[in-house]
Amino acid sequence: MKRVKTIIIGLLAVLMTNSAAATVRYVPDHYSTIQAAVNACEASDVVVVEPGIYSGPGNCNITLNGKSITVRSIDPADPNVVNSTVIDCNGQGRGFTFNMSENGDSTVSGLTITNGYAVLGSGIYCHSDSSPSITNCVITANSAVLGGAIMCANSNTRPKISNCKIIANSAVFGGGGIYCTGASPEIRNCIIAGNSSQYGGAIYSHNAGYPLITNCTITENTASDSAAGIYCYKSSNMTISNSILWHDTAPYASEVLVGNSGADTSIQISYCDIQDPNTNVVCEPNCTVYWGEGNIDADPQFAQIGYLNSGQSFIEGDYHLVEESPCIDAGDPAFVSAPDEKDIDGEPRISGAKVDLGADELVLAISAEVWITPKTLNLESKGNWINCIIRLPDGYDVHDVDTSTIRLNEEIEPAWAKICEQDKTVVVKFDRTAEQTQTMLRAFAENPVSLSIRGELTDGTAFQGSDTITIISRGG
Ligand SMILES: [Ca+2]
Ligand SMILES: [Ca+2]
Repeated sequence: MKRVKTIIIGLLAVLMTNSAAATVRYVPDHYSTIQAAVNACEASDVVVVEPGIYSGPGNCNITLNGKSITVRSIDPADPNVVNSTVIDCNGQGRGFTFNMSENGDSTVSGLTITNGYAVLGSGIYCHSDSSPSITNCVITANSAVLGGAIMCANSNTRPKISNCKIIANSAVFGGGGIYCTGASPEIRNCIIAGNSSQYGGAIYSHNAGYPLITNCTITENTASDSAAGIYCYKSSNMTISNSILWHDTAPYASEVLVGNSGADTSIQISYCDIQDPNTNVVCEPNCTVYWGEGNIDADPQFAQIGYLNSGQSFIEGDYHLVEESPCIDAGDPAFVSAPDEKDIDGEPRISGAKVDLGADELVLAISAEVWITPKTLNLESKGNWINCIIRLPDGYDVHDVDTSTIRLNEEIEPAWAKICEQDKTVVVKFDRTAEQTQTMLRAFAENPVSLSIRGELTDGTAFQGSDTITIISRGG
């Protein structure tokens, strides 16, 4: 009898779990504003904001009201989607306010927040013990008095800010990017670039608090007085590792200032690339910089640096590391990535020998052998397929290939793919008759043409290879 009872309780639990399944609520399809969708949510629901520009009441000054829900774009991992799903505050208020003790289950993901204007935290303001997860967002061109992009206040406020781009925000007084007062945010895999303020162009922290900064690229921020990178002040205790502080400019302490007048003000710095620390890192009396292991001072070699255009607007650079960068594999050997943690591109956080410094992990593709047929492809013939055979180099298992990721010339998805056990190859067919394939083939002007194949293994490691064929038109 006891066993039957247990089974019945078990079945009931399953039924109840199913009846409480998350509801996905689309904006604007189901709800006219983001706030209206949030208001309708129950715990674990998801608000999906479709691409578009969202402004006005209900689409800014949004609050999740303490709910454990996710507000996200249709694909937070796709930068094009994030860039085209925009909360535009039009200079009136901020994007989100968290003030209802939200925890990490309250998530904002894959949105752009811009043109916010408030006294405090014009992109996002977290206070009163609120610790949401902010991931894959672009927070740009917001301005405030304190915390141009984000402000975090109060001792139990510990938001997790990860894989975000915090670009070209400004604050009149402190924290052009992020301002913390007594708060302890965790900031990981973020690019914080081109922000400006009087003090703490990228990040300002004071009144205690333990901000943790890991794998961030902090560059090209400015401060009109001091600490264009990080201002750690008055009892704040910060820890920064695996990060890059480069090309931040201020009249005093361009990268880091640990400032006085409070007890036990300190910063711990390890495995960071900091430009000219003897000049740019300043530690005032009664403060401490704990220099850990692994710090370097070498040009990180970004793919492209940012600049101010003729109208004095900041144009962001391309902060990917080139292959020669000293930041590659220069991170903490003891660093353990979080489950499913990605770099700023959505690539594996650790690749190669060790984790890289900054938001980007350079993930080199392994080189695969590729054979593509037909060798001569007649555009006017009735052939249906481009056939491809892929073989990984020794040491890799063909069963690890995620066939859904394979693309021809970066864009064409396979119509059919199969792992061939006998030959240890992947056999793939691409539909020649599809409009996208035809457009790609007809765009080639000269023969022979090189066709590339790229894909990923299940752990995210990319592989690539290419083969050459000749493309003709009938009689050509
Ligand atoms: Ca690496
Ligand atoms: Ca990367």
